[in-house]
Amino acid sequence: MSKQNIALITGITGQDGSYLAELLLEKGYDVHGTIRRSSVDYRERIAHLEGKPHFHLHYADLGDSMSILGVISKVRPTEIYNLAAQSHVQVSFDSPEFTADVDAVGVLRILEAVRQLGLKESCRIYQASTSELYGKVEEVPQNENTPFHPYSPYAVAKQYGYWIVKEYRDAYNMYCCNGILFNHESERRGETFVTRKITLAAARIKQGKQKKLFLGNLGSLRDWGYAKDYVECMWLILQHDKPEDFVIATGVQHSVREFCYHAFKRVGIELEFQGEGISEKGIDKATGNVLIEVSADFYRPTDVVNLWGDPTKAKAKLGWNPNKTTFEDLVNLMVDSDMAKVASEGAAEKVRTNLAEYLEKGIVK
Ligand code: NAP
Ligand code: G4F
Repeated sequence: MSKQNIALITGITGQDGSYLAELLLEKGYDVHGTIRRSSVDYRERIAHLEGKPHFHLHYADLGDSMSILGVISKVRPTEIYNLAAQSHVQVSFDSPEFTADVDAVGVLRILEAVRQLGLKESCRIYQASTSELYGKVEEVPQNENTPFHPYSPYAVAKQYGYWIVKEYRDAYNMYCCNGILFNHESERRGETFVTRKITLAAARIKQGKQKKLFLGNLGSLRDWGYAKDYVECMWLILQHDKPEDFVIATGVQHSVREFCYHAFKRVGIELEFQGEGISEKGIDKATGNVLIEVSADFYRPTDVVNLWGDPTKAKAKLGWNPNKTTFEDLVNLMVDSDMAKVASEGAAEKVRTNLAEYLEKGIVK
């Protein structure tokens, strides 16, 4: 009988963690995830997995070495996917120390726990590195040999994570790898990242529940892929015959402005952009209404504006297809999902309104 694969996913409640858990369960893994205690329910993305026989959750925090050591010692994973992070670049300017502790030292805590527990021969480790490492980019497109120039507290912390993984690989012969992932989005993307902010706003504006969308730098360029395709690549990286680092990207670049154009087009609104910089506006061509404005609140002290990945190595060595989901498909599936979500929010509001009325009339006790 072949040995049971046991995966430990940190950050399982996040966008990528939830998709990866689904993928590994389908592949027959025993899936363990770490969660943090919170005063509100934050397990929406994995609620459908709870109660499944091969799905287990444990409390742990990347800022707390004892909890990390405890969970790894208990689970004895054959693969660890370290996806946990303070992952919002703009927030890293407000909470730089927390970001450094979790996104930099947190990686060390995992590597050192595996080493000290004597699991280095039996456990492979994936680290969620990022295209933000290229930061103030020194070449386009970016590949595994492009120099790094991190340009935010988040990227600086992630750069430590990247190098400590390489160090443990060389110093202790551990199987640990960096996936240098470019932006990847989905219906489950956090609502404050630019793509989701746009698709939600397009849906709300279309349904008359929002008047305007305020954004920062519309000219920023990103290589956006679909999170579901990217978690497949995380798994492939750990199945490779030797530990290596890989750039994961689509090889196609678009601006925030173009993302807006396509998202609004999907809901039947054609946008025209007029003006420049802080004065730029996105106008509904049919009505002349201003739907998008630029606000300095969403500018960053230093912004990364030209990310464009070269996935040649992942294609050649892992057989991964970077273009399974096109940019237009991605925008459309996010918008369609948000159109349904916003419509059902309306229904929920109506139920609440009815309930208030029924309570008042004494119909419901
Ligand atoms: P996400 O949705 O923000 O999820 C982050 C996860 O980390 C959540 O489960 C969160 O838990 C957890 N977490 C945060 N602080 C923690 C702590 N102190 N201890 C334990 N867990 C903690 O991020 P994502 O988009 O899925 O990204 C996954 C990883 O890939 C992150 O490391 C991110 O930096 C990296 N990355 C993402 C992209 C992208 O485009 N999505 C690209 C490159 C790299 P709570 O639910 O409790 O907050
Ligand atoms: O959607 P974003 O916040 O993503 P960002 O900063 O690229 O970071 C994401 O991708 C990284 C991979 O490259 C991950 F490592 C990281 O964890 C995260 O998942 O912003 C994208 C661009 C930026 O240039 C930002 O300045 O969009 C620009 N932008 C313009 N207006 C905005 C807004 N970003 C946000 N979040 N909100 C705005 O209103």
